[in-house]
Formats: sequence, structure tokens, C-alpha cells
Amino acid sequence: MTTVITYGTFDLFHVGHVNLLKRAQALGDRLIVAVSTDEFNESKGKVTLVPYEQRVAILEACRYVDLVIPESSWEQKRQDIAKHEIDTFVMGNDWQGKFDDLSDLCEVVYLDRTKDISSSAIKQAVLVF
Ligand code: C2G
Repeated sequence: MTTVITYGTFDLFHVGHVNLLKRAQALGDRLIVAVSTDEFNESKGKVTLVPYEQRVAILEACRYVDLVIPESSWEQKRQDIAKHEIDTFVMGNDWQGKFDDLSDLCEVVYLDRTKDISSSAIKQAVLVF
């Protein structure tokens, strides 16, 4: 059994997230998603509209996701990879190269982002509406 992991905020869940998760899940038998906690997002300088518990519930309802865990620090990835026996680490290519240091532990894959959609664009559109 091969296990894939990916990390993110997943605020205002949208088709870009779905496309990422679908392709990530296709790279193995099981997909784990580490969701940024509200506190971690604050440290990222990221304002989220959807609280952590709701972002977890939405991801757990996604057919491509097998397990959701909290992401509370930048440094936890190596520990997560060991603990969950990860074979493949996946991120969208806006992170291209940023996690290559993990390649001694597992395969590192960057997938093309879905064009013309983002949580921040949705926020902007809602504010204007
Ligand atoms: N994504 C995508 N296409 C989009 C928007 C997002 O493929 N149109 C991908 C991102 O590349 C990322 C994932 O969806 O891999 C989650 O995106 P965010 O919620 O914006 O995650 P981010 O804030 O980048 O947090 O430690 C890593 C961080 O937690 C990543």
C-alpha cells in the first residue's frame, strides 16, 4: 500500500483544491491531507474565513481524502512522513522546489495549479458582490 500526503489551508474549498486532491490520490492507494490550523495560518499571515474544524469536515467529506491531520508548523513534515510511512509528498507548483529537501525521505511531486481560481479571488469576488 502506498501513501500520499499533501498540506494546505483549503479555505473556501474550490475546484482547484478538488483537482489537486484527485491527482494526488491517484499517485497512491491512500491520501492524507494535513490542514493548516487557524493558529498556524495566523503565523503564515493568512486570514481564513472558514474555521479549522469546518475545513477538516469538508475535506473528510471529499471522496479523494482518506485521513485528515492538523498542520500546526512548517517543521512537522519530516515527522509526518516518517510517522505515516509516506511514499509521495505532493504540493501544487506554486510551491515548486520549496520542499525538495524532503526527497531523501520520499518522492516529492509538484502538480500544476488549476488556473483562474483561488480562495483569495473568491473572497475578493464576494466582497465586491
Ligand atoms: N491549489 C491548486 N490550484 C489552485 C489553488 C490551490 O492546485 N487554483 C493547491 C495549492 O497549490 C496547494 C493546495 O491546493 O497545494 C492547497 O492550497 P492552499 O490552501 O492555498 O494551501 P497553502 O496556503 O499554499 O498552504 O505547508 C504548506 C502550506 O500549508 C500550504
